[in-house]
Amino acid sequence: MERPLTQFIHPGCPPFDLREYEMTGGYAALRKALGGMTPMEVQQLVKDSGLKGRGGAGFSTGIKWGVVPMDEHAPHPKYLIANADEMEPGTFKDRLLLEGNPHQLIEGMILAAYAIQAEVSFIFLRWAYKKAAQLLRKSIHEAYVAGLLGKNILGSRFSLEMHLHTGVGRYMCGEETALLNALEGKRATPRAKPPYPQLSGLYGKPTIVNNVETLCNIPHIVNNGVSWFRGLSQSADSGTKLYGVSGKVNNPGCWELPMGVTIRELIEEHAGGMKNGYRLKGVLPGGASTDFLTADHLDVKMDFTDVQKTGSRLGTGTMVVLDDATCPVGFVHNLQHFFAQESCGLCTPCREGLPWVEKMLLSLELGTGTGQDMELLEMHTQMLGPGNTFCALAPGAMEPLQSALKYFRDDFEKHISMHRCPYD
Ligand code: L3W
Repeated sequence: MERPLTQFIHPGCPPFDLREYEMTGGYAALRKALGGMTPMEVQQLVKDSGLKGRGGAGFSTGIKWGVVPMDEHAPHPKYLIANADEMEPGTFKDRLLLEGNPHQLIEGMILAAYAIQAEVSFIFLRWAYKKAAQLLRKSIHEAYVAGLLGKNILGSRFSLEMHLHTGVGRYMCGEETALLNALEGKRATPRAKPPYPQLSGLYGKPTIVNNVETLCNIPHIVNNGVSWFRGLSQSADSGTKLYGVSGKVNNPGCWELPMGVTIRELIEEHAGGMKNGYRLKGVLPGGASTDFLTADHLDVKMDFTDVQKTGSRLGTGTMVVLDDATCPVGFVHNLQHFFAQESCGLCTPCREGLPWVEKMLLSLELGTGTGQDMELLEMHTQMLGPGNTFCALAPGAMEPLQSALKYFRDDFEKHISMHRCPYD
């Protein structure tokens, strides 16, 4: 790759201010779009680029934008929202973009808003991201002063307001419709879909919610075009991806790499391999709400297509490595504790089921579990699975559990036969 797609800065490096961002080509894409592209041309470009959402679901960004009504009778105002409520366990890629180069997100948002003709935009930011909040406030102010936000941006007929909204620290707000409710000052429970937010979103108006990393791709697609973006990838899915690795590896971190690098390359080359004395037992490829893969899957490509074939998902692309000295039952119990705590309580299977799952796993971990608990756990992976709950939270929580029961069953059974955790 000649140059990284996103201007990704490592933690510890000072963030770009407006002047520095412009010196590296920042806001050139906005000048190009406002100077000579119609909103529909920007939409078509993004659709042709093959960009898929980087927040976990991987839905086509262009198709999503294409649902927004564009005729003169379309309801107004339309809204554009950056989902910066990054709370998926193991996931920290958006924080690095926000802290490293806030103007890149702002430019991506202005371009996205132009493409759908939104008049108002929000950044919905995770409560704990204090440094990002401070930087975004400063950067939004800089953009207003420079005529990049507000009325008649860069002398064009396009105007956009931008607001920063900090959440209160609920995982649920990462789900786009719960986010909309939270933004409206309501309880953060998900809404039924359809209607999708593209037609009826914030205050019932057409709304696009895109992940931070997704939006950060837009200026580069507008600047460099479709074939450049597609050519960055080494797989069927376009572009690059911010990949992360955490766990007992020598060099945990986050890297921008061509879409489709293998799990092996990520762990062995970029993360420096497993730490001395530890062996890889499993991998959650994209945050906690994805199915475990094992050492047999090291050559799987980390893209939307290849990971899906294994029964897991790319998710956020930030993987968590489980080593052979860590108890998988304790590991999964810890995750279920998180998901049970973060359930919004709207639907019964999730509200009641997740605490039960958490209790059964604790009981197994303490050595008081029985064979019946195993059957009940299996049953819960079905009862809380896709189609039985209101949103993706509980089905997502079941992914690491069902795959742990499949790949690490011996470990579960040893807890029962030994009446204690075999890893203690
Ligand atoms: C129009 C259709 N639009 C789908 C749009 C929809 C949304 C996007 C994705 O969950 C996943 C979840 C987590 N017409 C459409 C349509 N759309 N069908 O596409 O929608 P969907 O429903 O597939 O997923 P979702 O509910 O948005 C996202 C997983 O990501 N995840 C979680 C990450 C969490 C964070 C965080 O901490 N903030 O990123 C990780 O894997 O489990 O499966 O915009 O409107 N027919």
